[in-house]
Parts: sequence; structure tokens; C-alpha cells
Amino acid sequence: MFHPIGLPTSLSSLERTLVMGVLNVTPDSFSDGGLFKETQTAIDHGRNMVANGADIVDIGGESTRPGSERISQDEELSRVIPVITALADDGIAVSIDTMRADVARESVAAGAVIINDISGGKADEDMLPFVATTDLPFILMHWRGHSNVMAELTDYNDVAADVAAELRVQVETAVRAGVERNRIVVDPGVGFAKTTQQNWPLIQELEVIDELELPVLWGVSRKKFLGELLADTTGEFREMSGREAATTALTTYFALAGAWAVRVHDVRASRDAIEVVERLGRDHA
Ligand code: PMM
Repeated sequence: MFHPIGLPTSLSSLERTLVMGVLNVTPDSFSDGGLFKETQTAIDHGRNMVANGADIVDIGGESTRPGSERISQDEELSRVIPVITALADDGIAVSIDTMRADVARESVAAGAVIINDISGGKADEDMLPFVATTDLPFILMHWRGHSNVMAELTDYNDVAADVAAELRVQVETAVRAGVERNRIVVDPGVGFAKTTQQNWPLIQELEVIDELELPVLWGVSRKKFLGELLADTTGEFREMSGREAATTALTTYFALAGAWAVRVHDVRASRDAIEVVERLGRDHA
């Protein structure tokens, strides 16, 4: 288990897999409307996740579900900044989930301490130069294209090997732009430009990703491939809220493999799983 440099010491002193709680500030996540209400609901939810064991709260204003369209930068900022400000003021370690350099910049100014770019710097040419000016960890995900087109970008010879190779190129690009290698966390991007079935060998062969010798974040929580795995006898996918136990099973697997962090919705369940793995790893006593 090793951490990227630039993490708050409260986190870098931990020797277990970290839990990143998902906080999507998007109207589809908080459907009862009104920005103020959404903001307050999101802040409360972030605090609640920390009370339940989240080490990091990952705040995103733009949905990246398969097929989703982009929102404007102003819209994204108005969703995330008040939530970041409130949670950072509480002393919570906040990461900003954005593909836009300007959103990352304003989020860092508001108190975010980790930058999570699902495009790994590919969506906005200003992202990597901006990250290079900070001393913060950078989560770089495997990415082939925006959510509205990614379903057509799923050709692989060997999914784990190809994702690792493409991640290596993305990492080298980031380093050339001035991002220190030891600040980078890689993320194989489960569900992004992968068919549901392609996610399995990627996860099964996680040692191929580990060969990059960088901390690894896995984001599988509630994703479609789990809904498909758990489909009922008519073929109907399991609904989102029924995918938690499967998500937690994967958290156990990733923690056993020494993942740096998991990005999850149900923080308590994953944190419990990680505590079990950590206890099992201690010497017999
Ligand atoms: N997945 C989503 C959004 N952001 N960030 C990282 N680093 N890794 C992910 O797998 C990831 C992400 C989409 O999932 P959601 O709609 O449940 O937030």
C-alpha cells in the first residue's frame, strides 16, 4: 500500500485502502429541485458519509453516466463550489471530480485537496498544466472519449493489457506536462468505454494495472455490469440500490489486492469490509 504524495497527513498515515465517498451534485441525484435545497442536501450527505467512515468525499457536478450530455461550466461551478466550501471548512478531505481545468482551479481555491479527472487530462488541454502548478494528488482515469460516444469506443485486443498500456501513455503525457509522477493515482475506468463484460477481465487481471507501480483507485460502485450480473430470471437488471452487496464484495477483493482507494456510494459497508481485510492481514496474536 502506498500513497501519492501531496495527500493530507491524516490520510497518508493510514495503511489501509481508503474509502472515497461519492457525492454527485446533479439534479438527477437530488430530484426535489432548487439549487439551494440541492446544495444543503449534498452538504448533509457529505458529512454523513464522513460520519460513516469516508476518508475522502468526491464531489462532482456533471453526470458521466453512459450516454449523458455535458453541462455548462457555470452550471458545474454553481453546483460544486458551495458544497466544496462547506465540507472543506469542516476539515473534510475533498476531491473534485471534473474534466475542466477552470472548475478544478476554482475547486482547489475553495478547498479541494485532490483532483479527480475521469479523462486524465484528455478532455481539457489546460488541465495537466494546471495540475502541474499544484502540489496535489491527481487521479488519472483511463478514458477514450466523452460519455455520449464511449459506447462505440470498446475495441480491445486484451482489455487489461490495453487499458494498462493506454494508462501508461496518459501518465507519460501528464509527466511531460509537469505533473510529478508520484502525485498520480491511476484508475482503470470501470464502465468507461468498456462493455459490461469487458469490466470483468479488467478486474480479474488487476495485477496488470498494478505493474504501472502507481497507487490505484477502483470505481465500481452500483455500476451497470453489477446490475447485469445480478439480473433476475426475466433478464431485468438489478436496480441500483440492490447492487450494494456486490459492490462491497469487490471492495474486499480490491482491498486484499492492496488498492489505494475505492470510490463508493455506501461508505459504511466498504469501510467495514476494509477493516476486516486489515485485521486479517495483521500477525496472528
Ligand atoms: N465513475 C463515475 C464518476 N467519476 N471517477 C473516478 N476516478 N472513477 C470512476 O470510476 C468514476 C469517477 C461514474 O459513477 P457515478 O455516476 O456513480 O458517480
